[in-house]
Amino acid sequence: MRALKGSATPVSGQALADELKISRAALWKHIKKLRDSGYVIAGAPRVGYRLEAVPEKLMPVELEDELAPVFKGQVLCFESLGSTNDLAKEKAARGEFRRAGLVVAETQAGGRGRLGRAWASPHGGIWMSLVVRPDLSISDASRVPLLASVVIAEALAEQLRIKPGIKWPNDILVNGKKAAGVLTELAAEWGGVEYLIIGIGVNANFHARELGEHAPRATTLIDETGTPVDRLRLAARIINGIWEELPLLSQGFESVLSRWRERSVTLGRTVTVANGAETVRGTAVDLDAQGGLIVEVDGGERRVFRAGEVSLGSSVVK
Ligand code: BT5
Repeated sequence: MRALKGSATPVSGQALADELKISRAALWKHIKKLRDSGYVIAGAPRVGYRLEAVPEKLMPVELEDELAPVFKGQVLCFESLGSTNDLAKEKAARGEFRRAGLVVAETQAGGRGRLGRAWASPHGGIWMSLVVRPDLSISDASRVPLLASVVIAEALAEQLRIKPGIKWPNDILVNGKKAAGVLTELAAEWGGVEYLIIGIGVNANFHARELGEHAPRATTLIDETGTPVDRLRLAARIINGIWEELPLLSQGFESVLSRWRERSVTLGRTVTVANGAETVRGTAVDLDAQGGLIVEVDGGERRVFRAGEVSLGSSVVK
């Protein structure tokens, strides 16, 4: 694939077979496989093969070309999966993805949100799970959703010139509606984190009406911008961004917190936080060092939430 990609003119079958150190028959099978998966490869006798179009799908070769070197050979793409987080977890638990890995699906039949909620995952979205094995304490791992949401919001701002907001802890909103979400799961031992699964869902190239009543306050990037987004470029920017910034989870997290605050749509608002059986109303005043939400309740008492669902009320002008 790479040999074809690098050349604007046709490459002879013999040259390709030589480069790949395979027979002409094996090369032909390889080309057929690529064609079956959506690559358009023109082939003429004596002239050779030329790549005319790459599939609209997210493909390992295309992604690996854009991702940090650690992802070479560690990207898996599927037409359809139950949940990318589930497969990523299974593989990580078996010891695969020794440093990092990525699982991508065009659609998910059982996409998951937080707290056992469902995540609708039609064609055209970016549904992917990043596996990393950082040297991290369990307490610092609680910072991951904030880092991921900052990186996603910045990627959208940069590539699409929109102004995403972040609702605590990790909902990415565009014009007040949810365009992306993050589901972080981890396996840990007493010593610290064994691996993290960072599941990312971005509503990219489909219309929000496809989500139906399951996601009444959702939007998609194509609905917001009017043009299809380059899913490959956006996915790569997000994955590379998170990968590069992982060290900030244990050192220098303050800089991530201030980037999060800049894009926050939660701070300074009256909020209702539902956490388990408890529901608390107050003003969201700030984040603590681990990314917990500090809420000032009536009477001035301050509570810190590590988990929970926030509903936004009005802005509080101080
Ligand atoms: C999230 O949950 O926001 C985390 C979403 C993570 C999805 C990714 S996709 C790749 C990876 N594999 C998975 O199986 N999951 C991850 P939460 O904050 O709990 O939001 C869930 C709620 O958002 C649902 O109860 C719906 O109301 C709404 N919702 C469902 N699908 C949506 C969509 N596509 N866009 C916006 N909102 C949606």
